[in-house]
Amino acid sequence: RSISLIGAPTDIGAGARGASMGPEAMRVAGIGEALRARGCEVQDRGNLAGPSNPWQPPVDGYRHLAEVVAWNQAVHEAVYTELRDGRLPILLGGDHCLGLGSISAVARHCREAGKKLRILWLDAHADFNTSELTPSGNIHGMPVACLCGFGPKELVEIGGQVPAINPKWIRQIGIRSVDEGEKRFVHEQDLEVFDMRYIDEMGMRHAMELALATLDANTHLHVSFDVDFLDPDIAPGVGTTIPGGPTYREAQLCMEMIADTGRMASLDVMELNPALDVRNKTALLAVDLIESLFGKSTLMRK
Ligand code: DIR
Ligand code: MN
Ligand code: MN
Ligand code: MN
Repeated sequence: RSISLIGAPTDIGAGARGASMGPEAMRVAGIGEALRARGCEVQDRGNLAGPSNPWQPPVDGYRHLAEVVAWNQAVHEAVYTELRDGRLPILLGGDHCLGLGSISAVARHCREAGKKLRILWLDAHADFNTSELTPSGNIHGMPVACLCGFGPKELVEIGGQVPAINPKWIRQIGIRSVDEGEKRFVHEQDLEVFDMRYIDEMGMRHAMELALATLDANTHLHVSFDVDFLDPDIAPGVGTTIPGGPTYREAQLCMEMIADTGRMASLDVMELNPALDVRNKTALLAVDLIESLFGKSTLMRK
Protein backbone atom coordinates (compact mmCIF):
# COMPACT_ATOMS: atom_id res chain seq x y z
CA ARG A 1 0.00 0.00 0.00
CA SER A 2 1.11 3.55 -0.74
CA ILE A 3 0.73 5.87 2.21
CA SER A 4 1.21 9.62 2.52
CA LEU A 5 1.78 11.26 5.89
CA ILE A 6 0.42 14.81 6.12
CA GLY A 7 1.26 16.93 9.17
CA ALA A 8 -1.21 19.60 10.28
CA PRO A 9 0.57 21.32 13.17
CA THR A 10 -2.14 23.41 14.78
CA ASP A 11 -4.24 23.63 17.94
CA ILE A 12 -6.52 26.27 16.42
CA GLY A 13 -9.79 24.48 17.33
CA ALA A 14 -8.81 23.18 20.77
CA GLY A 15 -9.25 24.39 24.33
CA ALA A 16 -5.64 23.66 25.32
CA ARG A 17 -2.46 24.54 23.45
CA GLY A 18 -0.04 21.84 22.29
CA ALA A 19 -1.73 19.63 19.65
CA SER A 20 0.30 21.69 17.17
CA MET A 21 3.26 19.52 18.19
CA GLY A 22 1.41 16.28 17.41
CA PRO A 23 2.80 15.57 13.94
CA GLU A 24 6.44 15.76 15.01
CA ALA A 25 5.80 13.60 18.10
CA MET A 26 4.32 10.92 15.80
CA ARG A 27 7.40 11.07 13.58
CA VAL A 28 9.69 10.87 16.60
CA ALA A 29 7.68 7.84 17.80
CA GLY A 30 8.49 6.18 14.47
CA ILE A 31 5.25 6.14 12.50
CA GLY A 32 7.05 6.17 9.14
CA GLU A 33 9.42 3.33 10.03
CA ALA A 34 6.61 1.27 11.59
CA LEU A 35 4.51 1.46 8.42
CA ARG A 36 7.50 0.66 6.19
CA ALA A 37 8.15 -2.39 8.37
CA ARG A 38 4.57 -3.46 7.55
CA GLY A 39 5.51 -3.43 3.88
CA CYS A 40 3.94 -0.08 3.03
CA GLU A 41 5.52 2.47 0.73
CA VAL A 42 5.52 5.69 2.80
CA GLN A 43 5.98 9.29 1.69
CA ASP A 44 6.14 11.97 4.37
CA ARG A 45 4.69 15.11 2.77
CA GLY A 46 5.90 17.24 5.69
CA ASN A 47 3.73 19.80 7.43
CA LEU A 48 0.99 22.01 6.03
CA ALA A 49 1.19 25.72 6.81
CA GLY A 50 -1.54 27.92 8.26
CA PRO A 51 -2.27 30.82 10.58
CA SER A 52 -0.80 30.79 14.09
CA ASN A 53 -3.04 30.54 17.15
CA PRO A 54 -4.09 34.03 18.35
CA TRP A 55 -5.64 32.51 21.54
CA GLN A 56 -8.75 34.70 21.48
CA PRO A 57 -12.14 34.13 23.14
CA PRO A 58 -15.10 32.90 21.02
CA VAL A 59 -17.02 35.32 18.80
CA ASP A 60 -20.69 34.41 18.09
CA GLY A 61 -20.11 30.89 19.42
CA TYR A 62 -16.91 30.18 17.47
CA ARG A 63 -13.33 30.51 18.55
CA HIS A 64 -10.83 31.34 15.76
CA LEU A 65 -13.32 30.70 12.95
CA ALA A 66 -11.30 32.37 10.18
CA GLU A 67 -8.14 30.48 11.15
CA VAL A 68 -10.06 27.19 11.40
CA VAL A 69 -11.37 27.75 7.87
CA ALA A 70 -7.86 28.40 6.52
CA TRP A 71 -6.42 25.25 8.12
CA ASN A 72 -9.29 23.11 6.93
CA GLN A 73 -8.95 24.36 3.36
CA ALA A 74 -5.27 23.37 3.41
CA VAL A 75 -6.10 19.94 4.86
CA HIS A 76 -8.92 19.40 2.37
CA GLU A 77 -6.67 20.07 -0.64
CA ALA A 78 -3.81 17.93 0.70
CA VAL A 79 -5.99 14.92 1.55
CA TYR A 80 -7.94 15.20 -1.70
CA THR A 81 -4.73 15.26 -3.76
CA GLU A 82 -3.40 12.07 -2.15
CA LEU A 83 -6.69 10.21 -2.69
CA ARG A 84 -6.86 11.35 -6.32
CA ASP A 85 -3.35 9.96 -6.81
CA GLY A 86 -4.47 6.58 -5.44
CA ARG A 87 -2.68 6.92 -2.12
CA LEU A 88 -3.84 6.37 1.46
CA PRO A 89 -3.56 9.66 3.38
CA ILE A 90 -2.78 9.68 7.10
CA LEU A 91 -3.50 13.10 8.57
CA LEU A 92 -1.32 13.78 11.61
CA GLY A 93 -3.09 16.41 13.76
CA GLY A 94 -3.49 18.82 15.04
CA ASP A 95 -6.79 19.15 16.78
CA HIS A 96 -9.96 17.42 15.63
CA CYS A 97 -11.52 20.47 13.95
CA LEU A 98 -9.41 19.31 10.98
CA GLY A 99 -11.57 16.21 10.63
CA LEU A 100 -13.84 18.49 8.63
CA GLY A 101 -11.19 19.22 6.00
CA SER A 102 -10.07 15.61 5.89
CA ILE A 103 -13.46 13.91 5.70
CA SER A 104 -14.92 16.46 3.28
CA ALA A 105 -12.03 15.54 0.97
CA VAL A 106 -12.74 11.83 1.42
CA ALA A 107 -16.44 12.42 0.68
CA ARG A 108 -15.57 14.40 -2.46
CA HIS A 109 -13.27 11.61 -3.61
CA CYS A 110 -15.96 8.98 -2.98
CA ARG A 111 -18.55 10.99 -4.97
CA GLU A 112 -16.18 11.19 -7.92
CA ALA A 113 -15.07 7.56 -7.71
CA GLY A 114 -18.60 6.18 -7.14
CA LYS A 115 -17.65 4.67 -3.79
CA LYS A 116 -19.72 4.21 -0.67
CA LEU A 117 -18.34 5.94 2.42
CA ARG A 118 -18.30 4.67 5.98
CA ILE A 119 -16.73 6.73 8.77
CA LEU A 120 -15.56 5.32 12.11
CA TRP A 121 -15.26 8.08 14.68
CA LEU A 122 -13.12 6.83 17.59
CA ASP A 123 -13.42 9.46 20.33
CA ALA A 124 -14.42 10.16 23.92
CA HIS A 125 -16.58 12.97 22.47
CA ALA A 126 -19.32 13.09 19.83
CA ASP A 127 -17.93 16.36 18.36
CA PHE A 128 -21.50 17.22 17.36
CA ASN A 129 -21.84 20.74 18.81
CA THR A 130 -23.07 23.84 17.00
CA SER A 131 -22.52 27.51 17.88
CA GLU A 132 -25.84 27.45 19.79
CA LEU A 133 -25.07 24.24 21.70
CA THR A 134 -21.34 24.57 22.44
CA PRO A 135 -20.30 25.31 26.02
CA SER A 136 -16.79 26.32 24.91
CA GLY A 137 -16.83 27.75 21.39
CA ASN A 138 -13.98 25.36 20.54
CA ILE A 139 -14.50 24.14 17.00
CA HIS A 140 -12.83 20.76 17.68
CA GLY A 141 -16.16 19.96 19.37
CA MET A 142 -18.08 20.61 16.10
CA PRO A 143 -16.58 18.78 13.07
CA VAL A 144 -19.20 16.00 12.86
CA ALA A 145 -22.04 18.55 12.92
CA CYS A 146 -20.27 20.65 10.25
CA LEU A 147 -19.83 17.59 8.02
CA CYS A 148 -23.56 16.90 8.35
CA GLY A 149 -24.32 20.47 7.24
CA PHE A 150 -24.82 22.14 10.63
CA GLY A 151 -22.31 24.96 11.05
CA PRO A 152 -21.05 28.19 9.55
CA LYS A 153 -21.29 28.47 5.77
CA GLU A 154 -17.50 28.88 5.28
CA LEU A 155 -16.91 25.55 7.03
CA VAL A 156 -19.79 23.41 5.80
CA GLU A 157 -19.06 24.38 2.17
CA ILE A 158 -15.39 23.33 2.14
CA GLY A 159 -16.11 20.02 0.39
CA GLY A 160 -18.07 21.67 -2.45
CA GLN A 161 -21.32 19.91 -1.53
CA VAL A 162 -23.58 20.58 1.48
CA PRO A 163 -23.92 18.47 3.49
CA ALA A 164 -20.59 16.74 2.87
CA ILE A 165 -21.87 13.50 4.40
CA ASN A 166 -25.03 11.78 5.60
CA PRO A 167 -25.16 11.11 9.38
CA LYS A 168 -26.09 7.48 8.51
CA TRP A 169 -22.54 6.92 7.22
CA ILE A 170 -20.98 7.47 10.68
CA ARG A 171 -20.37 5.02 13.52
CA GLN A 172 -19.03 6.51 16.76
CA ILE A 173 -17.08 4.31 19.19
CA GLY A 174 -15.89 4.95 22.76
CA ILE A 175 -18.09 8.01 23.44
CA ARG A 176 -18.34 9.06 27.11
CA SER A 177 -18.57 12.86 27.16
CA VAL A 178 -21.43 14.60 25.37
CA ASP A 179 -22.66 18.09 26.34
CA GLU A 180 -26.33 18.61 27.33
CA GLY A 181 -27.61 20.26 24.15
CA GLU A 182 -25.31 18.11 22.04
CA LYS A 183 -26.92 15.00 23.53
CA ARG A 184 -30.35 16.06 22.24
CA PHE A 185 -28.90 16.82 18.81
CA VAL A 186 -27.15 13.42 18.57
CA HIS A 187 -30.53 11.83 19.35
CA GLU A 188 -32.42 14.05 16.89
CA GLN A 189 -30.02 13.26 14.03
CA ASP A 190 -30.03 9.59 15.04
CA LEU A 191 -26.24 9.14 15.04
CA GLU A 192 -25.17 5.52 15.54
CA VAL A 193 -23.17 5.68 18.77
CA PHE A 194 -21.47 2.78 20.55
CA ASP A 195 -20.81 4.57 23.84
CA MET A 196 -18.75 3.20 26.74
CA ARG A 197 -21.84 1.77 28.40
CA TYR A 198 -22.53 -0.24 25.25
CA ILE A 199 -18.93 -1.43 25.17
CA ASP A 200 -19.09 -2.35 28.90
CA GLU A 201 -22.25 -4.38 28.42
CA MET A 202 -21.70 -5.93 24.99
CA GLY A 203 -17.92 -5.84 24.61
CA MET A 204 -15.68 -4.16 22.07
CA ARG A 205 -15.99 -7.18 19.80
CA HIS A 206 -19.75 -6.91 19.40
CA ALA A 207 -19.64 -3.10 19.08
CA MET A 208 -17.12 -3.38 16.25
CA GLU A 209 -19.03 -6.22 14.56
CA LEU A 210 -22.04 -3.93 14.31
CA ALA A 211 -20.02 -0.80 13.42
CA LEU A 212 -18.32 -2.70 10.59
CA ALA A 213 -21.40 -4.57 9.37
CA THR A 214 -22.59 -3.94 5.80
CA LEU A 215 -19.21 -2.87 4.43
CA ASP A 216 -18.79 -4.18 0.90
CA ALA A 217 -16.06 -4.33 -1.76
CA ASN A 218 -17.04 -0.85 -2.95
CA THR A 219 -16.82 0.81 0.50
CA HIS A 220 -14.19 3.40 1.39
CA LEU A 221 -13.65 3.13 5.15
CA HIS A 222 -12.34 6.28 6.83
CA VAL A 223 -11.08 6.12 10.42
CA SER A 224 -10.99 9.33 12.44
CA PHE A 225 -8.98 8.47 15.56
CA ASP A 226 -9.11 11.09 18.32
CA VAL A 227 -6.41 9.90 20.73
CA ASP A 228 -8.63 10.89 23.70
CA PHE A 229 -10.69 7.80 22.69
CA LEU A 230 -8.17 5.83 24.78
CA ASP A 231 -8.29 5.60 28.56
CA PRO A 232 -6.17 8.43 30.06
CA ASP A 233 -4.23 5.91 32.17
CA ILE A 234 -2.59 4.66 28.98
CA ALA A 235 -2.89 7.87 26.93
CA PRO A 236 -2.34 11.00 29.04
CA GLY A 237 -1.05 13.13 26.16
CA VAL A 238 -4.33 14.76 25.08
CA GLY A 239 -6.00 18.08 25.91
CA THR A 240 -9.30 16.70 27.22
CA THR A 241 -8.80 13.45 29.15
CA ILE A 242 -12.05 11.66 30.02
CA PRO A 243 -11.80 8.68 32.42
CA GLY A 244 -13.23 5.29 31.56
CA GLY A 245 -12.04 4.81 28.00
CA PRO A 246 -11.01 1.65 26.17
CA THR A 247 -8.14 -0.30 27.70
CA TYR A 248 -5.04 -1.29 25.76
CA ARG A 249 -6.59 -4.66 24.91
CA GLU A 250 -9.93 -3.18 23.83
CA ALA A 251 -8.18 -0.60 21.67
CA GLN A 252 -5.99 -3.28 20.05
CA LEU A 253 -9.04 -5.41 19.25
CA CYS A 254 -10.80 -2.39 17.77
CA MET A 255 -7.85 -1.70 15.45
CA GLU A 256 -7.40 -5.38 14.52
CA MET A 257 -11.05 -5.74 13.56
CA ILE A 258 -10.79 -2.66 11.35
CA ALA A 259 -7.66 -4.13 9.71
CA ASP A 260 -9.47 -7.42 9.06
CA THR A 261 -12.03 -5.65 6.84
CA GLY A 262 -9.28 -4.62 4.43
CA ARG A 263 -11.36 -1.55 3.60
CA MET A 264 -9.58 1.29 5.43
CA ALA A 265 -8.55 3.85 2.82
CA SER A 266 -7.83 6.98 4.89
CA LEU A 267 -6.98 7.83 8.51
CA ASP A 268 -6.85 10.82 10.87
CA VAL A 269 -4.73 10.70 14.05
CA MET A 270 -5.88 13.69 16.05
CA GLU A 271 -5.54 15.59 19.34
CA LEU A 272 -2.19 14.13 20.39
CA ASN A 273 -0.75 16.79 22.72
CA PRO A 274 2.96 16.28 23.44
CA ALA A 275 2.96 19.19 25.94
CA LEU A 276 0.80 17.03 28.21
CA ASP A 277 2.45 13.68 27.48
CA VAL A 278 4.94 11.64 29.51
CA ARG A 279 8.13 10.76 27.61
CA ASN A 280 6.10 10.57 24.34
CA LYS A 281 4.29 7.45 25.58
CA THR A 282 0.95 8.45 24.03
CA ALA A 283 2.56 8.89 20.61
CA LEU A 284 4.34 5.53 20.99
CA LEU A 285 1.01 3.92 21.89
CA ALA A 286 -0.65 5.55 18.90
CA VAL A 287 2.05 4.11 16.62
CA ASP A 288 1.59 0.67 18.22
CA LEU A 289 -2.17 0.83 17.56
CA ILE A 290 -1.65 2.06 14.01
CA GLU A 291 0.56 -0.97 13.35
CA SER A 292 -2.45 -3.13 14.28
CA LEU A 293 -4.65 -0.98 12.09
CA PHE A 294 -2.33 -1.88 9.22
CA GLY A 295 -2.49 -5.59 9.92
CA LYS A 296 0.17 -6.39 12.50
CA SER A 297 -0.90 -9.42 14.52
CA THR A 298 0.69 -11.93 16.89
CA LEU A 299 0.14 -14.96 14.68
CA MET A 300 -0.51 -15.51 10.98
CA ARG A 301 -4.20 -14.87 10.40
CA LYS A 302 -6.24 -17.67 8.86
C1 DIR B 1 -16.54 19.66 24.39
C2 DIR B 1 -15.14 19.05 24.26
N1 DIR B 1 -17.57 18.72 23.93
C3 DIR B 1 -16.64 20.96 23.59
N2 DIR B 1 -14.93 18.53 22.99
C4 DIR B 1 -13.83 17.87 22.51
O1 DIR B 1 -15.95 21.90 23.96
O2 DIR B 1 -17.40 21.03 22.62
N3 DIR B 1 -12.75 17.61 23.14
N4 DIR B 1 -13.88 17.43 21.25
O3 DIR B 1 -11.71 16.89 22.66
MN1 MN C 1 -12.65 14.59 18.70
MN1 MN D 1 -12.23 13.90 21.88
MN1 MN E 1 -21.60 -10.65 18.50
